[in-house]
Amino acid sequence: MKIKRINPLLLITLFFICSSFQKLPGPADKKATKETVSLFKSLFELQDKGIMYGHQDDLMYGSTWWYEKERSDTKDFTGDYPAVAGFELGHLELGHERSLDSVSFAQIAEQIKAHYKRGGVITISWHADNPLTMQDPASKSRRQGGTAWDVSSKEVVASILPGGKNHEMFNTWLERLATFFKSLKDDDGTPIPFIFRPYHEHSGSFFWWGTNICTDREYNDLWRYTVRFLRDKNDIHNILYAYNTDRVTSLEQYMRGYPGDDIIDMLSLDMYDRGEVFGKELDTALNFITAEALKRNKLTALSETGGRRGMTDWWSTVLLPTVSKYPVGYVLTWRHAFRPGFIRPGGSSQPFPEDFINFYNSPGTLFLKEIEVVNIYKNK
Ligand code: BMA
Repeated sequence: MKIKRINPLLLITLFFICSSFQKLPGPADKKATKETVSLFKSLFELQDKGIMYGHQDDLMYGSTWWYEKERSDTKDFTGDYPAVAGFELGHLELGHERSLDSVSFAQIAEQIKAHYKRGGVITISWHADNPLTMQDPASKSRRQGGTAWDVSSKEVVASILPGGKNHEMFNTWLERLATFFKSLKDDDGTPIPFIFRPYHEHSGSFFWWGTNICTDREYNDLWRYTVRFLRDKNDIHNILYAYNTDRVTSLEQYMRGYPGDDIIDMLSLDMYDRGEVFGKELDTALNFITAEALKRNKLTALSETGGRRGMTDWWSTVLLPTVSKYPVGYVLTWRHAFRPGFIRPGGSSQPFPEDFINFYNSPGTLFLKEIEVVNIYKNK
């Protein structure tokens, strides 16, 4: 039998690709599944290749349509899905069937699976209700009373930590999260890896876990308790955990609630454009956050952002030039809330401004087709 000769150059190249991949850092969870390790390494590598585009609830609805399988505003507009699909779990903790945005959790699970099969990245946020004030009937009369945005009490985090009066209730909430996470499986039973970004925008004080609403110690304990509950107690090993703040002006401010390298996989930032100074502020923040992330072998993302009101070329003249300067894994823009009958300013029915095409066409950005070929969940 004649044995096919393999080109030695090819072997050498393959060897270097494999060995360089092995040298890449991995997840904080030492028991992470192999697909999760692969996802981490792929994301780490992709940070140098380009910036992935992500969109919240892209697969669930747009402003004029509601849950049509395969549909996506990003695909409608560009012909391709976003590389990163964002999902939201607020109200899962209450045992509801639908989220605070009326999205069915069963359908979220379906779309997570669909995006995983396509080779896309999944990220999950959690606007959990306020476990303390939601029990107070008077909270119902207040705007945002009992919700994630209810910052009327500074005792909330302490009340759910061990020893707190809502600790058992909070365990039930985490148990519901764990059950949902365990249900996220491929057809062959492989747990689907995803990025989880709870207790987000910590540097702001507009959620019950915000910087002036709890102490740094409590915030840190809340994070560590949550990860230990999911990872160690429930043996869930398909999660990459994202630490996240709202706008910050210094690294010290950014790291104030940081739970630790043994818990966190990604250093992410949320920052919306509210005016002229945005470009410069974003530049400064990404500069120190990405440098710190690389130093700690962590992933990076601009996990929520959005354009300036009235600006038509924000994507190509503000966002892209700034994020392109740094190894930012992805940028994600927030949901297009379902508002049938709503006409956008200017009367356009398009889901994105024209300029989004320039962002899409840029060699610096990555949408699904570009990351599909890398096979981010395999062989790493
Ligand atoms: C917020 C808004 C809310 C929504 C929440 C969770 O920023 O879009 O309307 O309920 O995110 O998706």
